Amino acid sequence: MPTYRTRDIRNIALAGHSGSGKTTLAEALLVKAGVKGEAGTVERGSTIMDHDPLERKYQHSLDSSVASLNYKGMHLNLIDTAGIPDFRGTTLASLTAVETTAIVINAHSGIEMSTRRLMRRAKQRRLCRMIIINRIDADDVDLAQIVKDLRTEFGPECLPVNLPAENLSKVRDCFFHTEGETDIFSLAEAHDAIIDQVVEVNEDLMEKFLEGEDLTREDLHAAFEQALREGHLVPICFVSALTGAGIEELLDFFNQLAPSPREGNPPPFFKGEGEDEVEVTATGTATDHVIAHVFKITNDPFVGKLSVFRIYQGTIRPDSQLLIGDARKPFKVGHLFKIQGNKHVEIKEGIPGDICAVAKIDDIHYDAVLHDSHDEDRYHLKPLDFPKPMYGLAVNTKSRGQEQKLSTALHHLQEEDPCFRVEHNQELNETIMRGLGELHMRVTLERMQERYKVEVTTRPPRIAYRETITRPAEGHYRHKKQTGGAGQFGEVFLRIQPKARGEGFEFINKVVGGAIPYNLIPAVEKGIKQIMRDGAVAGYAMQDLEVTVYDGKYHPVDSKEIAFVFAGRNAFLDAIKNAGPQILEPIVSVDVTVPDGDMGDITGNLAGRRARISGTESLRGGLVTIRADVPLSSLSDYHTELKSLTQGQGSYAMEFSHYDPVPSNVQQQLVREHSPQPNHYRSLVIVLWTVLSHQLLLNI
Ligand SMILES: Nc1nc2c(ncn2[C@@H]2O[C@H](COP(=O)(O)OP(=O)(O)OP(=O)(O)O)[C@@H](O)[C@H]2O)c(=O)[nH]1
Ligand SMILES: [Mg+2]
Repeated sequence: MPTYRTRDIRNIALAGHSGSGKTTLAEALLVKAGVKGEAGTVERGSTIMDHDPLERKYQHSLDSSVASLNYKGMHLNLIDTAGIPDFRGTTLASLTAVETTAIVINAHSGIEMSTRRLMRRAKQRRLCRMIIINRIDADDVDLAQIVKDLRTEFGPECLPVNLPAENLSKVRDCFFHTEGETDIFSLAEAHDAIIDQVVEVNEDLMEKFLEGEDLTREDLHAAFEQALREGHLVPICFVSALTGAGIEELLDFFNQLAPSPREGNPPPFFKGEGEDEVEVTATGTATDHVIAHVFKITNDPFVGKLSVFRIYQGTIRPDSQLLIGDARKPFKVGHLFKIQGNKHVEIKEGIPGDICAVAKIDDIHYDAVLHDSHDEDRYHLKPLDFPKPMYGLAVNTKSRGQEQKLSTALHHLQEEDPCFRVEHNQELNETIMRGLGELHMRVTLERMQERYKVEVTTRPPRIAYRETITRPAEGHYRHKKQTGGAGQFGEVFLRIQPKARGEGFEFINKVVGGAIPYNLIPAVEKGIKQIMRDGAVAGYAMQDLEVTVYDGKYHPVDSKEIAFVFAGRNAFLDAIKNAGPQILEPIVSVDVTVPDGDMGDITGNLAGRRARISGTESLRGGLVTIRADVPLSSLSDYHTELKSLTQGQGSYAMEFSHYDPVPSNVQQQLVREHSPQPNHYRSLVIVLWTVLSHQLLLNI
């Protein structure tokens, strides 16, 4: 039995811009609670959270890490997340496991790009949010200005719960206390401001407050939790992870005021899919069926695959039999763990609200819901909107015979990171790994070498162009073939029409009077979908159009499925010819951060890459971020060029934005590249025809 109950648990994710001090802060909290004697440092690679060899090498967190501590009756599960944008897949995944996201800000730099992104993400997910201003010990910080900036940017609900005092060596609570000396602001005024904000969520309390009655600690606590849940309050705490100022007070804040699993917003669970989907609420009760959500997978060299999950209801024990999603057969938990960085501590029971792990269960995947009754077979958590990995590299093993090793490594790495994808291009026999940026790929390649001992060669992959149409058109095809015995007959009339960008494909059947029998309509659709997949003009998948089949003819004896597949395909191709086919290219949004002296060179260079600059933003520390929409095809060598233009100081992150038409010269070139050479073409047609007639004959 754990020594704590659900109401004693606090689940907090530390998120924020890279270098804001999350890992150092987690270390300080763990040390303060006595988990270890002396604080390690990121530089020496001796922290609990940055335990991976590559994290030690890079001196940055590259994945989320979990550790827990006990403090004055509270059990705190901390998740330290990676601040570098390339690794934000695992950061976002961790946010599903907690009630509270603590956004850490470097007092020296103030609000940074990731601060904004994370504030927005946590709000969208209806998480309780708080802000921790770290590094208050650093020289040249203007803490009052940061609070003002936070309130301007994120709203007046951002209010300090404590204030730095005694020359930044301490912090003083201003929520429960009304007076005391501080380094910035007046404690009494800060107290009034936060109490005013909190009582607004409850009319009775507001009345009591206005009438000058004393508010009890319980009154204030309940209203505080409600204000957090409703996003009506974003408390601000001050700390220095390095000197220890504010660390104890932060633990007290978590203990007294951060929501327990019972007090946070209920997690967004749904049952069923599509139109049958209904929202369901996990009960948080220990005696109910188990519901747990897997938010993290790691492939540990010692314990094998480790699946980390958050329990929402029910109790998990080593002898529990758990089901994964809608699987029929359960697995036995065997060993149940609590995680402490890279250490795993075996436990006997996981209670609602807690974060635990199981090892060596191959079928568990990220986002799986674990449960112990078939009643919950179709439960799932509201999916996260992850950035689409666009940065690609085609990989091949350096030496023969390593293919299996490469495939295992890629499979494992894909399991661990929701923003890392592996694709196989059958046509080119190319394996492509995709991620969010150059650093993402570099670290992944190093991990492959370090953990799986696979060495690979890489090169840029093909760009994922798409095809579409620009105007409506009609198409017709009559497939008729007589070869001795029974023939082949199918005739299709259709019209096609462009759809708005991103709307995909729609197939509409408007055939009346059985002109094409109902059971053969799927064959027509199949033929059309073959072209949607393989492309009509340049070999790329088609998108954003609708096809309406409205007439046709069939023959009671000769109309087989294959005849209508063929007729559907060719009627579609016939229509595309007249519909202004167009090739689309992926456009990515890039944030390029460079020293402000380099801004002119960088925008000039981006313009040469067909970029559209959408904004610039000055950051503290003499940096500027340029935001632009750029065709992905023009960024293949960008990393190298950016480094050389900025003496190694520039960095960028990108995210898929949308598809746009390619310039006409590029379209012509892509079509040319796709068309086989004339004599190849002739032989290809002959081969295709022979194969096809063979197939048709066999089908008769
Ligand atoms: N002066 C001072 N330095 C700090 C403080 N907290 C962290 N640092 C330093 O800031 C640097 C970055 O700290 P980390 O803890 O690695 O930052 P992080 O937010 O985990 O960064 P990522 O893992 O890249 O997201 C390290 O050199 C720390 O020693 C602090 O309170 N004061
Ligand atoms: Mg870190």
